[in-house]
Amino acid sequence: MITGATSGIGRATALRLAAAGYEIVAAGRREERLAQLRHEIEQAGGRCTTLRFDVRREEEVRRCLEPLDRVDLLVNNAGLAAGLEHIDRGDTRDWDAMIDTNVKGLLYVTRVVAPKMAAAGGGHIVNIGSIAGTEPYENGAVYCASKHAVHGLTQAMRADLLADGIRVTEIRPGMVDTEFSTVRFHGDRDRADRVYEGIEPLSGADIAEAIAWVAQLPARMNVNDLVLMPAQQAGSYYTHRKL
Ligand code: NDP
Ligand code: 8X3
Repeated sequence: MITGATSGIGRATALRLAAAGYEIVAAGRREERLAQLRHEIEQAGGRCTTLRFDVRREEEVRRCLEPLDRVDLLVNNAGLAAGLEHIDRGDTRDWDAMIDTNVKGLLYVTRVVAPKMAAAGGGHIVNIGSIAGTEPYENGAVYCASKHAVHGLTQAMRADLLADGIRVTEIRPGMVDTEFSTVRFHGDRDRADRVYEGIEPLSGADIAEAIAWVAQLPARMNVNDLVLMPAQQAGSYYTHRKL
């Protein structure tokens, strides 16, 4: 089960895991995109069901996820950055969207799925964090805070779910070329493109490859924390642009 499967990392992960033989449950809000993804997976001989819900709405999350019989792997990927602004000028609606999606949404989904895994004797939860989860940067306070929360939650979840046989992994990418920056800049694609100027960013498929790797390791083995960056990036503040 993958949240945020309509775009970017989540969509690439759904395709990659379907190709590896997983039966996919793909979630997101955009119905047409979900239908297209399902079609692509089925055309390639895979299996996919889709669930349309907003992770910020606990009732919706419960209604959609409670009926699932079994979830072996949950990829908590749905998330966003909204705005890039100093803390004294930020839009509080952007802050709410980030905290409600990146933190509370991940919690709502996990709260329904983790007991199913425990009842089945185990499972694997992969949280998509960010380098922003350990490296705060100017103008990104609330996004960074939300990903710091994901980083902290992941570590505590790992301890909480240890005795249930549930592995918990955090994947923490740097720059990945998805719709992320277009969403951050509220649809301004030119501004979004400038984020990656002179850099070959990672792709959603690159991150999907890492998720497929951690998910298919022997059951005795867990990757706790995996940080992935483009070769031209060394951290939030360090990029080598070839302009
Ligand atoms: P995209 O914008 O391409 O994809 C985001 C996905 O999240 C979409 O499928 C979107 O689906 C879903 N989503 C957003 N809000 C909600 C919501 N309220 N309810 C349900 N689904 C939602 O960005 P990415 O693929 O890059 O982002 C995926 C994750 O990766 C995020 O958690 C992001 O923070 C993280 N990340 C991204 C990096 C990057 O540079 N791109 C780097 C580090 C981490 P829909 O709109 O259909 O609901
Ligand atoms: C996305 C990467 O550096 O824009 O999490 O915060 S960054």
